[in-house]
Amino acid sequence: DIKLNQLGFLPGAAKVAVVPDGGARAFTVVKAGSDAVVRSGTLGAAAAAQDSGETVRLADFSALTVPGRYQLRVAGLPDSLPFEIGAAAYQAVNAAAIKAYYFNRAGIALDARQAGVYARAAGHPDTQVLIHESAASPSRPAGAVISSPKGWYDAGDYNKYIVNSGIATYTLLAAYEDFPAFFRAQNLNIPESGNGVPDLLNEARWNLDWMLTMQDPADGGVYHKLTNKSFDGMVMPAQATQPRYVVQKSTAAALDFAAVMATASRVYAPHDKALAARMLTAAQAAWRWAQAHPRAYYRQPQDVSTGDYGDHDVSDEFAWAAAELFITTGDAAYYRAMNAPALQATVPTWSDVRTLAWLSLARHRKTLNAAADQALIAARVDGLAQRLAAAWQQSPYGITLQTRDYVWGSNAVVLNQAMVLLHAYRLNGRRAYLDAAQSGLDYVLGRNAVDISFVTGYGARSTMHPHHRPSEADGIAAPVPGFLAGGPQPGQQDRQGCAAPYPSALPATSYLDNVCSYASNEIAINWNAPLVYVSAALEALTPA
Ligand code: 9MR
Repeated sequence: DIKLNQLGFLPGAAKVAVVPDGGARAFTVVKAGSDAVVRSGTLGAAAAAQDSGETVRLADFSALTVPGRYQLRVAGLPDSLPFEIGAAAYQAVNAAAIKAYYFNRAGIALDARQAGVYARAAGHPDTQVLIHESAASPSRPAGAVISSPKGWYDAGDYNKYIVNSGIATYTLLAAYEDFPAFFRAQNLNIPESGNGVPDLLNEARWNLDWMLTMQDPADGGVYHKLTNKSFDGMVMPAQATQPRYVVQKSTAAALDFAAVMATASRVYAPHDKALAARMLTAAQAAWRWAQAHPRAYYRQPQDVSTGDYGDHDVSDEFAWAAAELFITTGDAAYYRAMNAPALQATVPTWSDVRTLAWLSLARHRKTLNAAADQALIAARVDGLAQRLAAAWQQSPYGITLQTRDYVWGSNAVVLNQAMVLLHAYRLNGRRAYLDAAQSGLDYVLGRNAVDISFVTGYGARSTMHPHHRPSEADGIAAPVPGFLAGGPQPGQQDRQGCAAPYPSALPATSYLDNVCSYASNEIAINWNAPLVYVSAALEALTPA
């Protein structure tokens, strides 16, 4: 099949489809469901896509800018799925990607007025959470009870993890810092809508409120996670009633917490001064705890088997927290703590957050004080973007993903790559960066080797059976909308427990749209966040 972004394109965007190589050398674009040709063009050179074992050609129809509904046509192949060209191409998917966080809220009933058919009872109040022995302290011994309500479920499971909340919540706040006008105009129909605060910030607040409760007021340390001892069955939240624990304070948790609270402090300041002050104090206390405990790596206790988010290199977390504290306070000591000259740029993931420092510094470059090395900041962001753009130019699919990028959550890798490219585009306006970023959104919305939109509810052929407990247990055929599936990766760690076989072992086609597949088809808050960023950024930045 011809593979393309099933939602479509903004009028001024790069528009590219992937065509399996056959006899044809030309393509046309027709008005959907008709033979009315609006554009014709020549296919690019045939190239071997090793990650999927295909030979493909690219069809570039960027020159078509007239809004409408179209299909791509190549002799000998079925017409492509229909797609739109229009100025609001990504408005709805962006709103849905944020609303997915609302659907994953802990501790609140989802009312039909906001949740429609996905209304459900509250689960996991988390007002009676036990201190696990790994987290015991003089003022909070093992078995003591704390209250730690709200927050988002991490993923398809019902636990709440500080490390992953770090990058996820930050990325949403970063999207707001970069594109405030876009988000101020948005109404998500969540319980807080209409309160005068942009809904993206209303939604992020639900998780920030929880994160604040994860700090021990006695010492500033932050618990790594709030969890059951073992994963729940595939039941609705209200049916999952195992005891809940906070587990071990970790350096990574303290630093991710510090970075997010420092960021949130400046983002919420115009709306709530007292909250902003509280967040900054919390960030600084967590920073001090991390200084005093620089190697408190997370070690999963024997009686706990839920997500790990373990990380034995926290140099990147130190740098990121330092950068956010520098931006918020202007204190040059934090910039020095970043050790900027030694800090490289890499594509962000939950375990490698160094580049979030560079992206935030680049965003705030006009107001940073003289301590910051402006040339270095620009060089790091642009240097990474150049490498990504080079991979994009070489790629048979015209994407930034390379073989090594097909890891657990590969769909978020491609979107985080796009996010980096968009930051570089904001710095220097190189059009190639915008076009390469577009290919990342195209990829998750259908221009991929399995020919599927990985966003639930969006696209004519999209993920139907994510590893997401509410989607499985709610008795509704369609999954909860707006969630990004993890995506293809050859690890297939779930193969044992899946009765259904994976269709392929190749990196780009190792994807199973089955609820059993937690390794390729789970959803997660850190994966949705760059979808929010990139879809908003393309709307905001693409020239008309
Ligand atoms: O995203 C995480 C991935 O990088 C790891 O390889 C994987 C295995 O440890 O875990 C992923 O995170 C999961 C977390 O541990 C628990 N909640 C669901 C997350 C997404 O699958």
